[in-house]
Amino acid sequence: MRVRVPLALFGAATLLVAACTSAATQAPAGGAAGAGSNAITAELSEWAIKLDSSTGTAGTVTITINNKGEKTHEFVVVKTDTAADKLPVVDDEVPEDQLEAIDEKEDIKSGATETLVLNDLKPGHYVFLCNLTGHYAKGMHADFDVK
Ligand SMILES: [Cu+2]
Repeated sequence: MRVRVPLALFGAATLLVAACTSAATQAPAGGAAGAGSNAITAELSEWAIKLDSSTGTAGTVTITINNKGEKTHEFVVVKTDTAADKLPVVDDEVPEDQLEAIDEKEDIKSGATETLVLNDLKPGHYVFLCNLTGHYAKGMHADFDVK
């Protein structure tokens, strides 16, 4: 018995070390392989914002914005825990000053392609929206998560 108890403890300790080692090596690998991307394509139309990926990787995220619609649109990025379709609306616009505004691209003409580079994007939930009068309420919004 004097021998078996320490052996059992040693065995358990080895298992714990193995479990910790495996968890530690998996975390960075998972982050690097990641579901997110640093290059996102957004398609604007009446009345939607379609993303090729709804998740990104923290850091610099470049968004290529194509306006496939017939009207001029804009592309606003806010950081918020609120779902894209649940933002407050005042006078047919989302009150950006009540939200954490990150960046935006205004006046994107029909057929135009613009590039918006978001530097040092932190992990969290973001909403992309067009905030021209009435456009958000008609459906021009998209959820975006940064891992
Ligand atoms: Cu719009």
